[in-house]
Amino acid sequence: MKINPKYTTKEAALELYNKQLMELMYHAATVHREYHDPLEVQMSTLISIKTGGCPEDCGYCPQSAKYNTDLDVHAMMPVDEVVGLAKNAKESGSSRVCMGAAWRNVRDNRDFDKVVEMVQEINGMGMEVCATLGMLNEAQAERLKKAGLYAYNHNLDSSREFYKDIISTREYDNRIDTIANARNAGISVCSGGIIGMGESAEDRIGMLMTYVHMEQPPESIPINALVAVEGTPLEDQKPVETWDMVRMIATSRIMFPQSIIRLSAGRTQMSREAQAMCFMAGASSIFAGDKLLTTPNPEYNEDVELFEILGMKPKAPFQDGEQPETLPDERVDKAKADRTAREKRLAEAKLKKADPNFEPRKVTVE
Ligand code: SAM
Ligand code: DTB
Ligand code: SF4
Repeated sequence: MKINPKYTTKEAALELYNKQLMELMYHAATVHREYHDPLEVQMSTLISIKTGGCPEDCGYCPQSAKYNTDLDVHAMMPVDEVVGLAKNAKESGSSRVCMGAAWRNVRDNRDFDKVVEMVQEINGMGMEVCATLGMLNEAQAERLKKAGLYAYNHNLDSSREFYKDIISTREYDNRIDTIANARNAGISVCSGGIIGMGESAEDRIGMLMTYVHMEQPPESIPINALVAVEGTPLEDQKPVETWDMVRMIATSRIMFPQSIIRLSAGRTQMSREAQAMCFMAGASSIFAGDKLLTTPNPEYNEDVELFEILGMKPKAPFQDGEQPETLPDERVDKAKADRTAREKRLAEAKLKKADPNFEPRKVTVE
């Protein structure tokens, strides 16, 4: 994954960001065509496998337990339910599923075993599997890789300087370490940010510069427009201007010519024309389905119509990298064997109850 050698200083990148908009878009559209089929869009479906109650204080996030948002909090979803949603996503044209959990960090417990099983199952369906579970250590990253995880999403969100104004419960360097753990385990990296939180153009470029200075930039860079949710500290932020979204996408496209640039949260506030400008400026992916993690996203039919108008089509999976192998996982295998044994015992008990000669065991209470 290469970076554009012309924009490796903050000054050069900022000058690019501030270029006349029409020139910037034309430049980005040209770079886009050199490295990508401009008619193909990678469609990724988000599944919130564990929602709300997060101990972190990210100022933009409706899932933080610190804020009073009107949210349907739910514990870890069962594996079969998530697999069912992934099947629907595949039938609707998505090539990638991204499973999100409102965790500060991954813990080595039964919920993580379930995530590993979900990864195995969805990779087995021939889809790219991505997860966004918070901080991750090396061993956890390796376990996910063995299960068949294709990508890990962990956003820097903004510049190092602005980060402190929106999150106090963890450090910018914690984020960088997690990204390195995913990368070192051989997992492709998805990392980007949010605009519209009150940050400056320098902050937007500051975030991109952090990616420039990584040994390898992210394979996928999501650009989210803030969804200002009532009850969060950023509830009163004004909606992001289309022009800012186009600038940020175009600049990312030119600086990271080979990466996937994803037009992410905020599409419900954008017209079809505004979204078309983002595709023109080099966006090559969207989140599909009528829900992001907890907030709305355009309906399936609206996206189908937009793709028809623009002559665009969904991209097939594994065009940019090989499908990972799924290897057995001891803890998942044990959990599955326990489940089968429990189901067998329950079925036997049910049969016994149906037997007319069955006499329930007498229990004496002393
Ligand atoms: N807890 C994990 C984490 O923070 O990495 C994973 C889930 S978290 C919701 C994933 C990303 O969603 C955040 O890094 C942020 O970029 C994005 N996000 C959250 N709330 C948002 C909002 N209101 N508007 C736009 N993006 C948002
Ligand atoms: C990303 O950059 N954006 C997605 C995904 N990665 C996990 C999440 C957007 C969340 C928007 C707010 C919500 O729906 O809760
Ligand atoms: Fe928690 Fe992630 Fe939301 Fe931050 S962005 S509060 S870590 S779910």
